[in-house]
Amino acid sequence: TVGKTITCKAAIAWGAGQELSYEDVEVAPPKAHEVRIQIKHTGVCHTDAYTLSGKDPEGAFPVILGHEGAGIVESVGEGVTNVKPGDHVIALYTPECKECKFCKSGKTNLCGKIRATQGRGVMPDGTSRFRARGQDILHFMGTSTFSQYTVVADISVVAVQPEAPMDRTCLLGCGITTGYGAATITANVEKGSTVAIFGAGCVGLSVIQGAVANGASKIIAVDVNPSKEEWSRKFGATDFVNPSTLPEGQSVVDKLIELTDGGCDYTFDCTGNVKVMRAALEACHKGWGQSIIIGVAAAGQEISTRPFMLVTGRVWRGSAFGGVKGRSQLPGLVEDYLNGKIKVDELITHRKKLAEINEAFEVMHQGDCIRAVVDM
Ligand code: NAD
Ligand code: AHE
Ligand code: ZN
Repeated sequence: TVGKTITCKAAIAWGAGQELSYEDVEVAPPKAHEVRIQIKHTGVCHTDAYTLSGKDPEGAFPVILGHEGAGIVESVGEGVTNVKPGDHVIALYTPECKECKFCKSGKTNLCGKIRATQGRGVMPDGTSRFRARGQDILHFMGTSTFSQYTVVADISVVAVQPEAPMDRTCLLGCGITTGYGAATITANVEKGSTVAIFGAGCVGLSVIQGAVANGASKIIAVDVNPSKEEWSRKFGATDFVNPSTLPEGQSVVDKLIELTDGGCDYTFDCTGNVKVMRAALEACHKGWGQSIIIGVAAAGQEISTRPFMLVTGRVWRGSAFGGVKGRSQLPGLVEDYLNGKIKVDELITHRKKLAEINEAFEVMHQGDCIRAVVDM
């Protein structure tokens, strides 16, 4: 297959709000500094549903979604030195070129090298490697893992331990790494800290794992779904607050301030709801509390608070992919998983075949799904 176009199955999103279509796609061979991957497993993340819904200002169609995938390198283009055919890899929607201003800053995991073309759904040379029904299909987040074969930039892929099971480690391609890293890298929660996590999905539960790893003393999960209490405690939460069952007149902010003697050292939004983001900021301790936004909000949504909240020392921050530099740091997280330090298997509640991927989207909107993993 090296050097040739591969015809395989993919789940194509032809338009916003439509179901994905399971059909043949032609995947062109990788050009210079590109890698063709046989995807073995992919998770379905809330962000895939968000872009499919049409609420993502960067969303464009037709497109092959998916950004939480693990697979095996099939072939590489000219000049690729970081991976070789046969390597087990995880696709990186946050690439790491190691040479741009961002990568060299030591201040962020964001990489500037290919962000513009990635956002337009094309490879760094401005073209697509996917064709179906006689037309070009766009790439998504530089990964497009809802295809049995995909092509990514070489800076958007990392080789990991071959003994790590790909039907689980695919989740380190987004949700788990995002939450765990937000707590351990972006916030770098100190030992003894008080932490509140709004939204106990895959991302929020992984923030809880990170807060536990860093030795937080009080870890409060906040969710409107009562079934998330058991989930949160299983991952290490010490307290659970359901905002919809608080007594009349008590807000979730009041409740968190009461539980923490004045406010939390760290809070995390893992919902994407801008009202929740405000509550998360206002539940921070005066003088130093930091609130980290992880959730992705729809086009047109804006956050607000009284500037006084910041004047008096609270800090509003954000985190993408948990602040993790994929090529440098993801193998370490896979190692932590293999050593039992990071829970991954426990977050998988559903499994589907690629042909059934629409069911994975359906279950995601039900309360009992943490992550659905798709077997390609
Ligand atoms: P999820 O849907 O599984 O979890 C969200 C949780 O929030 C659910 O348990 C839900 O009951 C709860 N919730 C909803 N409204 C609430 C409210 N008003 N108050 C309290 N809880 C509420 O989603 P997920 O996969 O865990 O992702 C969470 C968010 O993070 C999404 O917005 C996703 O797009 C985003 N995300 C961001 C990054 C990043 O790099 N920044 C990476 C992955 C996901
Ligand atoms: N395209 C959206 C923003 C989407 C977004 O914020 N994506 C996160 C990752 S979510 C993973 O599930 C991210 O990494 N953002 C950084 C970046 O460079 O995109 C919009 O609003 O335009
Ligand atoms: Zn994601």
